[in-house]
Amino acid sequence: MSADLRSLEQRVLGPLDHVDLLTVRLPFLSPFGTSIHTWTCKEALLLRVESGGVTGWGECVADPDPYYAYETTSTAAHMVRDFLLPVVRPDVTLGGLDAAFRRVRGHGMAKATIENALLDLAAKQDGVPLHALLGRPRRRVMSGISIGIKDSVDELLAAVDEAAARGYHRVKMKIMRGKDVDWVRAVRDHFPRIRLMVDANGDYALSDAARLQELDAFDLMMIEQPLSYSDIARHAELQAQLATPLCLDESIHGLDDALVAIDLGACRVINIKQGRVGGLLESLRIASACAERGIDVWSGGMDETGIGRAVNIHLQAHPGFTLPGDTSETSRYFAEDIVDPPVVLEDDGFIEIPPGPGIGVTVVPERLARYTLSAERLA
Ligand code: OSB
Ligand code: MG
Repeated sequence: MSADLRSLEQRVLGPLDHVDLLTVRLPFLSPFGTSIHTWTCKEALLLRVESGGVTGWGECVADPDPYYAYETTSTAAHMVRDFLLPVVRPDVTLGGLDAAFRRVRGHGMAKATIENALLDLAAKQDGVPLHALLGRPRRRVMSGISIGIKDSVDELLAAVDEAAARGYHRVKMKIMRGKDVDWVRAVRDHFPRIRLMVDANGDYALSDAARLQELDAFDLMMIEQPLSYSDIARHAELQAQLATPLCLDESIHGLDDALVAIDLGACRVINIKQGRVGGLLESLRIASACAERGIDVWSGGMDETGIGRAVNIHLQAHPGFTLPGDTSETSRYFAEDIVDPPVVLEDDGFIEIPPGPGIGVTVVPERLARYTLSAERLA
């Protein structure tokens, strides 16, 4: 284990004066669809922790529904309230918290919510940006965009055109049965040179291998999660039949899953969503393990508000993040976000890590109030 992680694990958290759990709902500018479900808004749990006048924020990446993962905002609130927050004691270290959280099976998104808030608080207490607390110097972060399932090929082409014009470093398009080879071909014909990849969110079976082999013709960076959300082994069989690299998203819940997937040859790329793997420390472990093994890594996204989006950006200071991720501008999702400043692409498509202590973005109280559905004081 690297030295920076060890010192993080030894950090004592200290007492919390208040802990609040909020639910917010922000409308999307346009609906976002995967092969499984279409979302029209971002509904998220936020955790606010306060200590000595310093405030830390954590956003839970779970949706109110189980159409990406089994965790929901309700299950996460239950885990935070009844099992996870009770082990956050004033004298506990981050490593001790990690160990206590491991007794709770699964529920990584709930765990990450607390860990994110405590790390934001710790970084602010130290007066350093989150990436520095995580032991990594600043660097600019690559951008990428995830384009949802569209009703028509023309709509898809218009969305890709907009993304390419904006300067995103790569474009990901969602695919599903019935909206795959012809749709990818249309995009590739119109945009022969963009860095392009696809994400199936588990819509295929190994028996679809011949169909997926047709995608080898389009110079895709990778195919993300073609098979079931819970599968690793069959992805290895599929990878052996494809030239295009496979990337796992849903199937990877932590370092152990990542190592199994790599050892089996189930993927050549891993999408790290810090929430899905239980937080930033586990994300750093996976990124380091992948770097040692020559496996490319990128940061996924869950259409987060500016809180979670900032966390994903800080995490990508780790050099194991070798590829552009699903890190897009705020204006692609929301007319108004709850934080300032928004994420904006620079002229060359890169994203600046927000400077300043902690996550580097500030929650704007009137906007937070406008989008808050409920709030509960936990401590
Ligand atoms: O599979 O990566 C996914 C959004 C919601 C659920 C699953 C996924 C996504 C995205 C959007 O692709 C990523 C983003 O823009 O934040
Ligand atoms: Mg995905």
